[in-house]
Formats: sequence, structure tokens, C-alpha cells
Amino acid sequence: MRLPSIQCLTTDGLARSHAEQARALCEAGAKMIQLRMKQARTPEIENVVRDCLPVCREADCLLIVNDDIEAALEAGADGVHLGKKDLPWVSARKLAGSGFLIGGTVNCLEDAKLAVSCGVLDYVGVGPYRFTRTKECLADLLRVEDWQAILLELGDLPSYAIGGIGLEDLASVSALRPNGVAVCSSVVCDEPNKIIENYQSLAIAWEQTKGMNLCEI
Ligand code: TZP
Ligand code: MG
Repeated sequence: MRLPSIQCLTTDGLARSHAEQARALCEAGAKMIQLRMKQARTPEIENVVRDCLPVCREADCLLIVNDDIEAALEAGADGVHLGKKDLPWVSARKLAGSGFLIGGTVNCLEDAKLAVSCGVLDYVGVGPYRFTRTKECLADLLRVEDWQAILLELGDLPSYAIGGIGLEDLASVSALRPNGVAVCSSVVCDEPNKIIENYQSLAIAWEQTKGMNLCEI
């Protein structure tokens, strides 16, 4: 399966609900959304997934749930994103079976080795690229040499650079050669029209940057 090269995360603390953020992203043309509902319990997440799924299907957009595999499976999402404090990746794959996307978090070379050796992940988020307030307990920022070692280790496992990435970072991020970018605060905000504008500007710039760097994805 070919994964989209931009993944958009929804976030808590905005005037717009997760479902509203997801709807605006779909309208903008987003092809992969991760619902990142850090304050919600499983039933609420399931409701939001059920609310968003028809819109995502119509827009040909994958819907991934952060942390909560139970909600993702129960409500029929396309996948789950699991960090180091979540259900271990191998256990998640046993639970979900095949045909369900599982993404993992990679913050260092050791994580990358585990991500490859476990053999069950569909993609990884690699970062942080920059400081960001979106994630609490942020890991250390990756240096250029870390990116090189991690991406080399990951080989063919699709990677999304993450962490404080905005329009102005795309050229430098692209030069590191991840397969894609995962973004949140540079796109989602209180105003749906602005979400659409932000996403579309980012998508155009990412395509242009990749072209300039002749990066295959
Ligand atoms: N993991 C590392 S940084 C981050 C996550 C979930 C937050 C990404 O959001 P933003 O606003 O693009 O920094
Ligand atoms: Mg998590």
C-alpha cells in the first residue's frame, strides 16, 4: 500500500472539535488524518471516529487513531499510532491482524532498530524535528546525524518527520529524506477556512520541495 506523504494530526484545545478539524482537513484534500484525542476516553474516541469515517471515506482519506487501538478497531478506523507507552507493536498486530495500519514513534536509533526488527509496523513518525508545544514530554530534538542514522536504519519502512514542522521547514526536512511529514499546529487552528488554506499551502510546498530534491516516495 502506498501511504500519503502528509499526515495531519488533530489536537485538543482548539475552538473546533476533532471532528470539525478532520472535516476541514478532508475538504482541503488531506489523505491521512490522525485523531490525537489525548483527553478523551475510548467511547468518545469511537464516536468521533464513527462521525468522521464517512467524510474520510468520501475524501479518500485514511483515518488513524492515536494511542487507543481498542477505539480504532471497534469503530472501524484504518489504523492506530502507538508510542512507547502504548500497547507494544507486536501485541497490537496480534490484536488487529493484517490489513490494519499500525504506526509507531521513533525518537532515537534504538527505537528505529526496534521498529524494523519487530516487523509489524506500516510506518513510523520520526522526531522531534523542532521544539513543539503540541506534545507533552517531548523527546530530545534530533540532530542531522541522528536523522541520517535513523533513516538509514529504517530502510524501506515509511517514515514521517514530525515535530514543529511548518511551511518554512519543508526544504530542510525534505533534504533529510523522510518519506513524508506529519504536521499539526502549522495546519489545524480555530478557523476551518484557515485549516484548508494552511493544508493546501503546505501540500503544494511539499510537492515542490520534493521535486526540487528529486525525492522518491
Ligand atoms: N510527536 C512528536 S512531536 C509531535 C508528536 C505527536 C507533535 C506534532 O505536532 P506539531 O504541532 O506539528 O509540532
Ligand atoms: Mg501514544
